[in-house]
Amino acid sequence: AQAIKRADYAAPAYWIRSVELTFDLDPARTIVASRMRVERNASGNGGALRLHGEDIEPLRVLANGQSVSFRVEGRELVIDNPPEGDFTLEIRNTCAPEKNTHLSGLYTSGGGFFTQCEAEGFRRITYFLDRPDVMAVYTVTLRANKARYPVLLSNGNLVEQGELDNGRHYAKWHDPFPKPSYLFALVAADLVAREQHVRTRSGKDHLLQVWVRRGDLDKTEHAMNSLIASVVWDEARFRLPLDLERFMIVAVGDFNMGAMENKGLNIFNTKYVLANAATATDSDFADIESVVGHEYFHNWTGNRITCRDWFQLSLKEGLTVFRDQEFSMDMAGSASARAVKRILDVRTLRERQFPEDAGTMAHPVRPDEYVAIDNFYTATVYEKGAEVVRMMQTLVGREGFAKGMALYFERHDGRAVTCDDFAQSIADANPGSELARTLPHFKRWYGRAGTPHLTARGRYDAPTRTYTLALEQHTPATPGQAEKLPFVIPVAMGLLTRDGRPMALRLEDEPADKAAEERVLVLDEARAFYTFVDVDSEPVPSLLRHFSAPVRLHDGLSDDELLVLLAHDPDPFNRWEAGQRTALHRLLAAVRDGQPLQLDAAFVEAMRGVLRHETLDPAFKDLTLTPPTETYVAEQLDHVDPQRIHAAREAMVLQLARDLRADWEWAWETHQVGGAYSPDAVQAGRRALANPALQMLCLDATARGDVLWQGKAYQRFKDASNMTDRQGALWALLASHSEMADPALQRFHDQFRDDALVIDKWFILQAAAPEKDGRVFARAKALLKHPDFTLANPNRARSLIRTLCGENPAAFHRTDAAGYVFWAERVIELDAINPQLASRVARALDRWATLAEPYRSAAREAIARVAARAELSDDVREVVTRALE
Ligand code: BAL
Ligand code: ZN
Repeated sequence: AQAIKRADYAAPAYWIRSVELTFDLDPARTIVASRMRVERNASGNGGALRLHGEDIEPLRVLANGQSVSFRVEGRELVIDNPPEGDFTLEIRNTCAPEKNTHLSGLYTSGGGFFTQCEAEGFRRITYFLDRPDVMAVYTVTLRANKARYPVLLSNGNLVEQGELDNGRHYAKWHDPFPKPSYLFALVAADLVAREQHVRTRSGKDHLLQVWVRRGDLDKTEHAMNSLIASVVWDEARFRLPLDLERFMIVAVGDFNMGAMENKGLNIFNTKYVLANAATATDSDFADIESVVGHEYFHNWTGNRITCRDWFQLSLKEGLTVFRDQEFSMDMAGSASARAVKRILDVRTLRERQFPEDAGTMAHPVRPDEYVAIDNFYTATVYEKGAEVVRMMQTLVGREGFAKGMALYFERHDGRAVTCDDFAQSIADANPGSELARTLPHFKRWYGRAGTPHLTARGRYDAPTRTYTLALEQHTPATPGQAEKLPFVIPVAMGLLTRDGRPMALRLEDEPADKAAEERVLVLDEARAFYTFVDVDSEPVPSLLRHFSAPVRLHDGLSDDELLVLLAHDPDPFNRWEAGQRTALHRLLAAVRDGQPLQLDAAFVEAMRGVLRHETLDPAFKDLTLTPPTETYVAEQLDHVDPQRIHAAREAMVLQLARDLRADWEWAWETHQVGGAYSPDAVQAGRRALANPALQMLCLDATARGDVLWQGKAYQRFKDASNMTDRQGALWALLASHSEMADPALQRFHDQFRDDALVIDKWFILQAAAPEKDGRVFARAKALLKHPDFTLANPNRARSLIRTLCGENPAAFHRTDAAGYVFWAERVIELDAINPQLASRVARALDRWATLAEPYRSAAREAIARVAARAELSDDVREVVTRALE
């Protein structure tokens, strides 16, 4: 297929203003009747009407009630001579939901009908102008067998329902808000709902529903609570109220994405709805809160104001990720719980987006071209896009950002717009701000790929009591973008004395009342100098606090300086970062030398200081004591030997287990949680430290040939009253390669065999376990034949295949290339079933070019083998072609 280019955008020749859809739902052959009101675009040239359509069969086409000639040309239905003026177009077509394994369009899952239309699924349901700038009012009638599909849902409000002949029934829905086709949804299934009414500030009553399969109702309380919290938060923080009489969430077991924000009818992967203490972990609970929030927030940022074209995807995704991150932070409560959330978000960004930005699929937040738009639902569009919005908030302040959002809605509500429109609104609402001053340059964040390197060097001059900080930026070339102009980089910073006290910061030429302990420097050139005055002693700089820009910082700080920050930085993010960097220095040294890693006393004592600290949050301690992942270590190197990295990191963990044995025992004993389970930050934080402590104790004891802690872990595994502790104990057994891991896995499977989401965990744990002598890879391969394994269910396929290929480098990158053979076989198999899923798996080799030999050549060969196939989806073809360019 041809690449679609942003520069080629043109408004459509026709608009569709309203559409009435009638579905006669049948798994084998559903009949779709659509009646559209079509208008010529006054500024267009008219001509042929070309409607999108894919894997569907036309039965009849009428224009103004008369038959009209049409032809099907590739993936379009073309009407060469539509009537003059506005007209009514009626189309009947069929589709085959039960054969739709792509899970895009209308498909069946667990005996029900579900849809997924973003980005281009609607064209797999009926012929339409399936592009986000065509917004129509939808009226939808669903007809289906009542016994099999008692619940019939679509967007908006239920206006009519009743009985039909032959055991069938119908429901008619009307959505008053014009929307693009990607927000259309229907569900017909045997479901039950948890319901709740909420009253918004205007006094209006709204019905909230969470629909699930019978038997899952006891797992919906948290999703409902999260939805209520989202409604309250968006109104409080951004003055954005719920605009619908009814807001529905429906859970489905087969789903390509996490969830989908269809207007008034969100469809969710069960993974982000179903939770109770017995089956879901603390992080599952947190993910549910964040995804429920995310989809709900899309109702304004995405649905009320949508994207003009798919290149603008980050307009809604970056902004909505930013909003869900802020929501989760506000829900977390304490300053330290907020910091923990920020650290987790930055970790995700650096482990997923930074590699993407440096790899073969690198693209700007607003891409310039694509072959398969589904390939661009990426960490760059989402997570880096959210950082771009966060930088805007940093540059205009929290109040200023809220004003900017208000202006954005005032200007663009009900429209399909661009990232430029958003940035302009935030800047215009804040004249005189650093964003307004730098806007054209700031927008390079949208247009240019690659992660900037920010180099900082400080020079203290004792006689003048000044400290001069030189900041310099440089961005490596990315595919198709050799030249990089400077970005606008907000650098939040402070200076600490050598004994850890914050200093007052005043730049030369500033009045004395300007002094503050933290400030934001805005670097908008390749290089700039900042001179601070009244500096009594040589400071330790704390730069890029809160991770104020998505850059790689090189500040050249020594270990001693990092230890000052680790002990004293008032910014918890930089405190954590200092700990990570001290660990990273040691890991990189060991990997480069190829020598066994030996931890020094200074590092061990610093880690002990964190672990035993009297006031630090336990979850923060866990994050600080967890060394950087193998993926993150690999990202710092030009020649990556995954096995060496694995060996170094394993050695570091084992030594931390050994040298801090008494401290881990203390942590384990003092962080037990009694009473009823709650996923709140306080309880979850204690478990977040107790469970790794158990793992460390198991590791250390096992290394000494002592099985005591394995026994304790098995006991905990058996008796745990919640999934966080049960999984934590099972992980401790797996990670220490205990002989008790197998019986525990068997028991886990027996206990949860009927709970698909827990069985997904069972696959994940085995595929993610630390590799030892090739056993994890061998086990994963054998699991392909397990009766519970299937490629047809995305969650299950991801649990085993993406975990192994994407998240377990030491099991995947093998000197015998068996991991790459496994990868190629799975990509090819999956592509025949579900191209979107296949192309996600294909991305596991994005960074093949930085691998050392023999991995590099073997990885390239595997990619070439996939690329040589004649039959590949556009999705996979785009990924493997770019990988080889
Ligand atoms: N719009 C696709 C799913 C999501 O980002 O919410
Ligand atoms: Zn989204």
